[in-house]
Amino acid sequence: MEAYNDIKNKLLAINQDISHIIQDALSIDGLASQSIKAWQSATARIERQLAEETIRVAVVGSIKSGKSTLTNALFGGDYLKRGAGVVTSIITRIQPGHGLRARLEFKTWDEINADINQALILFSSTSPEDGGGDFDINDEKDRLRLQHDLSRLNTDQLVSDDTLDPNCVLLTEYLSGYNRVKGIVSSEPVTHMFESDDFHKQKDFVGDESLAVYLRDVCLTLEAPRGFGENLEVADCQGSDSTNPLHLVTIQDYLIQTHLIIYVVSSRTGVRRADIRFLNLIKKMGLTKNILFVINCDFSEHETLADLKGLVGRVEKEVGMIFPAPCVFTFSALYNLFKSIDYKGGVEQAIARKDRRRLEQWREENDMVAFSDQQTETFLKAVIQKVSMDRFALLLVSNLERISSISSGLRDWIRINQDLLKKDAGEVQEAFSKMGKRQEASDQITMVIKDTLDGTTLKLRRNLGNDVERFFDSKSGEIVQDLTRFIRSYNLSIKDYEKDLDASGFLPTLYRIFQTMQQTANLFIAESINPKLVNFVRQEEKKAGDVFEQVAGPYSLMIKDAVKQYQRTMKKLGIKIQDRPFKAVRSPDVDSVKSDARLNIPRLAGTIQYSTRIKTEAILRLSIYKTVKTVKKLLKKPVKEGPDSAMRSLEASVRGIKKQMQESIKDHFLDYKESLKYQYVFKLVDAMSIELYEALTDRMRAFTGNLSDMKGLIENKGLAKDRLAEELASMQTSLNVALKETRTLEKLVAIHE
Ligand SMILES: Nc1nc2c(ncn2[C@@H]2O[C@H](COP(=O)(O)OP(=O)(O)OP(=O)(O)O)[C@@H](O)[C@H]2O)c(=O)[nH]1
Ligand SMILES: [Mg+2]
Repeated sequence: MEAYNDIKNKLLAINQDISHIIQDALSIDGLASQSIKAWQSATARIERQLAEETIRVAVVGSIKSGKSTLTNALFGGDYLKRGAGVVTSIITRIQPGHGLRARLEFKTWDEINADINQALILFSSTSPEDGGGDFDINDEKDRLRLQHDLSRLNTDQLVSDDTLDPNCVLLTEYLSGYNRVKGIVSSEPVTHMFESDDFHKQKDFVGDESLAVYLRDVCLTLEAPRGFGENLEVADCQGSDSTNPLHLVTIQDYLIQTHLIIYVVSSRTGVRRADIRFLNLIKKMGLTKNILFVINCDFSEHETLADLKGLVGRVEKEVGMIFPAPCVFTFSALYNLFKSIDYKGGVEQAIARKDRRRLEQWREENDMVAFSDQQTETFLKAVIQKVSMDRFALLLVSNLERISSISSGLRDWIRINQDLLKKDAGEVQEAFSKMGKRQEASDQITMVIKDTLDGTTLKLRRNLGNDVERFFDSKSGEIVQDLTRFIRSYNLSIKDYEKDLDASGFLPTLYRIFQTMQQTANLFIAESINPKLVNFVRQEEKKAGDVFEQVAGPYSLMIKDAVKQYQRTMKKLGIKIQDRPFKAVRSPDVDSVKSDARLNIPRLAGTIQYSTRIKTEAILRLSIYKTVKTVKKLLKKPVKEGPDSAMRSLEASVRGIKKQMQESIKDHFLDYKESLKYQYVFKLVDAMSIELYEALTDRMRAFTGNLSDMKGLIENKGLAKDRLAEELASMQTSLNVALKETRTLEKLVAIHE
């Protein structure tokens, strides 16, 4: 990262110098040529790209493994709430900058109500007697009724599979936080800032589940750790034990945009089942390239260093079964955190007395401390290496190439002007007519390139669009087929719910069944469908890259030919321009185009929005069941009370739910397909095509300049020739410095590449 930042800053400085020279050129009357203007916007683009490019690092791992502690240790202070809760799936992003700042973004009332209404499908509160209307958290009657219903739930209803029913927990948290957020939340998204002295108040929000459920995004601005650049974003992802699909998907969404994953395992637990499951998921998503493992060790848990090393060996072996030869580092994040707070001092950062005692105690563990310190150091080096190397080739190399191309073009341009100034009117006339022909030929080539590239782009759009259609096809597509098969074969033993039916009645039992089915389906989507989807998108991105790569070669050759002809003409006219190698233009890098055009894969499916038809149908079935009972009573027929008929109704309802779920899933992926196609794939193809075209015309311009504008300059009678010669000479001097620096930088990049 040190090298990365160093080179980046040098690159920015050269870019700025060149931009000044261009500005000088533009300030001379008659010099505002098209190529000069194009170079000006290219320098602006380089600056923007270098400034905005963000390298994303995600800190993940199972619950309470020490992710927040590690992130805090990295930034050298207790900034993130340690030991925060588990209901919310908040990802806290940290962006380096100056001064402490926390930006909290709240959900809107509509989003909150939508969340709640999803959780309420088939919940007893929406019983037919209530009319089953939509819940509105701002309506006191609704809140009181939900409160009442939640308090009536017995333990059996609250706990399923040994965990608290996530929907009930969500509803409870929403209710309990309401009074404190009602003054903040609005119908529009609201952002709240906590700055400097107030910064730590953000922890009260993020750390309190009943407030955190109202948050949509949390972003902190902290001083960058030493050696880290400002273009880095570190995300502390809340731990999840993989059973909550919503958490999984939120993290998945972030992970597909990250360049480095830091996976934290606690030495207290070692690798757990949840870890294996999560790691498999990471692998299935194709994110195996850049992952570092940290065993966050608790010094108090291990008798000796040998004991700790034994655990390290075990973890390496277990992780190695999923990721061959993993990079594992072992250190105590909490010790590192205490140490850096202690080192920094300061009142608000003062280390608590109890913690200090722990720190003193740990310091006595000489062997372990030395091991932890050494591992921390190698870990930091590895992080810096990974994040900088990853983007090196992409960002720096491509922009350096652009700068080099602009400055060489500019140098030729100055040269030609200088030579033309020395000629008499007749010679200039001749030069223009000869070079004008060459210019026409170059323009023609550019036009041919534009036309054929447009054709290729259209065809590619069509092809990729068909791929997307096929992949999501509701009959033959892999995704919908997988899901339909999953739901069809989902075996639910209704008999297991007989007790529930007796204890809580028809609707609450159906609610529980629906919850279980929904959770299972969502988990299936997160673990099996989303990885397939991500891999599919990658494959399409690669296809696009390959197609553009294939055409970039021949186009480059065409330009090279034109350039050769152009240079020959120049030579004949006695205009000396330096020979320089012609570098072929390559297809633009997908990641850079994505970042430049701010394109992201549409958000993965967290939860399928199940239609309220599920509710209506169940209610209908319940009323039929009740009516049959009443009619039988009226007809004085024996009413077969109890489980049998109720169980049959329940079975029928479950069949109905399955059908509705399939419908909702189909609808969901139909929507997803559309947004993937129009908001991502097509936009990506277009952006790549534009970028390739710009790179090609840039290259052409760099060699052939734009002659027609020079004509204006030479013919500009108002401008004294010697004054112009002076200006050009001064521009050349500044450019020579920039060119020399560019060469040095090229050598430096070559070393690091
Ligand atoms: N003794 C000891 N405690 C630690 C260590 N690392 C973290 N802890 C404590 O373990 C608790 C959980 O740590 P966090 O950093 O919040 O864990 P997390 O992975 O962010 O947890 P979630 O985000 O809730 O999944 C906190 O109270 C930490 O202070 C360690 O090395 N030793
Ligand atoms: Mg945490």
